[in-house]
Amino acid sequence: MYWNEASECCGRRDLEELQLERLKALVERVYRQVPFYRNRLEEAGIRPESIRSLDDLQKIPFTTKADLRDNYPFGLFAVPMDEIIRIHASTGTTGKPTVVGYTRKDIETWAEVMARTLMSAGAHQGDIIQVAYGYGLFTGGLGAHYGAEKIGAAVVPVSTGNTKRQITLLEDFGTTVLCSTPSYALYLAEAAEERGISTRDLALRVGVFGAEPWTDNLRKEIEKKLHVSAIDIYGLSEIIGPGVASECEAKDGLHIMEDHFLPEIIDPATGEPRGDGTAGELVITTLTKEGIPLLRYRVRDITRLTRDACSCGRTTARMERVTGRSDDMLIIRGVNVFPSQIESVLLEIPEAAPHYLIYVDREKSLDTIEVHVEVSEEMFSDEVREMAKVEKRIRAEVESILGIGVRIKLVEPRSITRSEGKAVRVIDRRKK
Ligand code: DLL
Repeated sequence: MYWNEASECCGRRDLEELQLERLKALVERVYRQVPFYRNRLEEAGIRPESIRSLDDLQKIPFTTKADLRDNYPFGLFAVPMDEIIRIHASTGTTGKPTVVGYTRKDIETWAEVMARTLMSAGAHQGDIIQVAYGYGLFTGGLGAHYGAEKIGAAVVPVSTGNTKRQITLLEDFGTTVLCSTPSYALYLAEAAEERGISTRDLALRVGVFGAEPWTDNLRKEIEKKLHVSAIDIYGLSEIIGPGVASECEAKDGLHIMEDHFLPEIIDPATGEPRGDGTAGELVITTLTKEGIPLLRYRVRDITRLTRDACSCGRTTARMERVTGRSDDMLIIRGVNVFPSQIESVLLEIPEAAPHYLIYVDREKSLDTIEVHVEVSEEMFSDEVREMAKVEKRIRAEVESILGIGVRIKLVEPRSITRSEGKAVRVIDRRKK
């Protein structure tokens, strides 16, 4: 089922025409209204009239997170402050948060793209949608909330945390759709089990999960434990929040809301464009945003695009599930390591629980990696010899995927801290 069939299933020619028209208007708007962009475009010798085709996009310089930081808090806003009706922010690992502002139209666009997201996940009017993403400066809670209201579902705005209450609501309200991070969904499943509640008896049907990288193996695990169809949704505060792209029931890539967000893939090192099917860094231009429109924003997430037809009938470009950010990538003794590679190995090993923490250290100028892996309850009560065998097996598997030596430490069930929002998977103790 589509929320907006005309936009989601639009022919490519018509879509590109619309994108070009919107791109021209956008460049004109930021040139006139944002001094930062006027300078950037002038330095690159671009005037609004220079944009005549979608290919001309390549001439426009990139915008980065550093540009947002340098113009903190409102310097990149393209409308007077009295047209801004909402402010969100995301806290990065360094310094000041990244701040974004929404006009009334932006909030409507956001509800529209989130309505599409929820419908493509399989939600509809009549559903009871429990929003366990954080409400607040984080965009997850309110983004899902507005989309759920738009499709006419009943929203339960519980926000994150208070796991006991979450489970009570799942049971008593007969929640049919859960929106949360995948790591929290897994935690909820475990916590329900501990309380002797059979997740099979819940009315839950669909999980709308995102905000952090997760693997297909974790999807299978959550689907098994929570008895839902788990859908991956993607977005980031700078672009709009959740609602940039989402899977459909075919679960074969995330459909990008291309009439609002124009995607490109580039080589992260050189900035050169990469064609469909080749992995690289995602770059997005916000075609319709008013509050803080961004030209060629370097998202830092690694993915690849396809424009092949999808069995669901949507015609928009799809992005492959994001397995990590280019800045999450660990370089261990010269080898690139993504936490998701480790996750996919661990989830193939029955004795390992899907909870892990990666410690990175530097010992005598050599980088080392130690993965703490929780073992399942049954396994833990077994003999030491058995544990040593499992540890060895995990090490061999992880090493064969990464191509470098690692240490594995099996830890007690439930000893790794569970997260209610985005999971912390890596603790890097190297002095930078
Ligand atoms: O996480 C928005 C969001 C909320 C998306 C709820 C989906 C669901 P930020 O806090 O700005 O916004 O973080 C954005 O999170 O650049 C990715 O690195 C990561 N991310 C978001 N969704 C996914 C996903 C929200 N499905 C950053 N898979 C992004 C992998 C994701 N990474």
